[in-house]
Amino acid sequence: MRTKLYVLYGGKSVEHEVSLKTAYTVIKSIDESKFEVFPVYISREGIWSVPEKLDLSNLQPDDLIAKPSAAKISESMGRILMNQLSLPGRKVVMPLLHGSNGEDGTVQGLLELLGVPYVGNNVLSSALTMDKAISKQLLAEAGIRQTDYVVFRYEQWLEDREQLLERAEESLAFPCYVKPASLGSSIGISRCMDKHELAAGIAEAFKYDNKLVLEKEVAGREIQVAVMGNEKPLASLPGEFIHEHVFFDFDSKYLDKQLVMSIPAQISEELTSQIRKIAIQAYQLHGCCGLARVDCFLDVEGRLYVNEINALPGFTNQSMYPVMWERTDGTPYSALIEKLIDYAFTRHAEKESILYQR
Ligand code: G1L
Repeated sequence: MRTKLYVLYGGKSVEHEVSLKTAYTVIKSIDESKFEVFPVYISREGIWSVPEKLDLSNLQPDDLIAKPSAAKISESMGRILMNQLSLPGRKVVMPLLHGSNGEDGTVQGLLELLGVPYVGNNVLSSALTMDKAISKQLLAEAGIRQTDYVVFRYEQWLEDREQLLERAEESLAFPCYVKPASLGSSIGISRCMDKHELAAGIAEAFKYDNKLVLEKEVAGREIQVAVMGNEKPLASLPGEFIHEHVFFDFDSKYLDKQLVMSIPAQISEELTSQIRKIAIQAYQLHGCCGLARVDCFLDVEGRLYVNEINALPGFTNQSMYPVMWERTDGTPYSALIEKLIDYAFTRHAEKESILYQR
């Protein structure tokens, strides 16, 4: 019997559209002789539903938007768990969900309770990587270089604005970044050039979280590494987005700046092996499993910093993560998905064997 692959997508986050597009490219590339695909759509309201019978060879992105199966979240979820996820046979879930309901470990917790294997990070690693403040504390404790930062909560801000602004100015200088601590997406983030902008950025960021992280800007390059695996993770060749000038057309004099992926990033062999090592270290530090993209900075003096661990990297067939693997060892997108599914089964089997030994 083919393995049943449940793809969860949509969700309550601002990345709803990205999730839909990702689900579409994943589903399109699945080998139907190995997998029977079941798309499960989560609406912006959090209602779960299954699209009507799909012709996968002729699938259009909009076909993935399903009509709500019930008015209540609990009812819609319960129905799908009963009618779909309890079908007999080998099954695995791929949660392609960003934001507060899927990246923070809540969906993973549900899947743990159900005892169903799922692709990607578990409850703990999802939650740890979601919280920038916690993640920075972990990195600091492990002695991994990162940019200077300041963390504070809304209550502290209300009590002593002036003191916090001064502390930030002293320890970070400008430009600096203000970010909501929970890394759901890029929303609520500002780059600030002075104290005035900083105060405005802080007010904006507090709309999205009651804990903030301020970061000093690292002047240099941003380099990323794709990491995959469970106990013995593998690191890809590093990649980098570079600004490239491209002509609109031959007649026009205008130039446009376009972001282009450069893989492998043009850095020395020594830096390449350093960054791959740091990426694996950061991955293991957060207890990651399945996959993560580790984003680093390389400053003008050649020092590497870890910026963030992204447990849910962009994952269309043209995203950095899959393309880094393709350029590293030739793994095509569809084979990458199969590898990640294998890691899900291995992790699940290991977990079961631990429980049964008691
Ligand atoms: F299932 C994987 F492989 F673990 C996985 C899950 C989610 C890979 C990548 C993602 N990424 C996303 O869900 C997204 C944030 C790009 C879409 Cl919303």
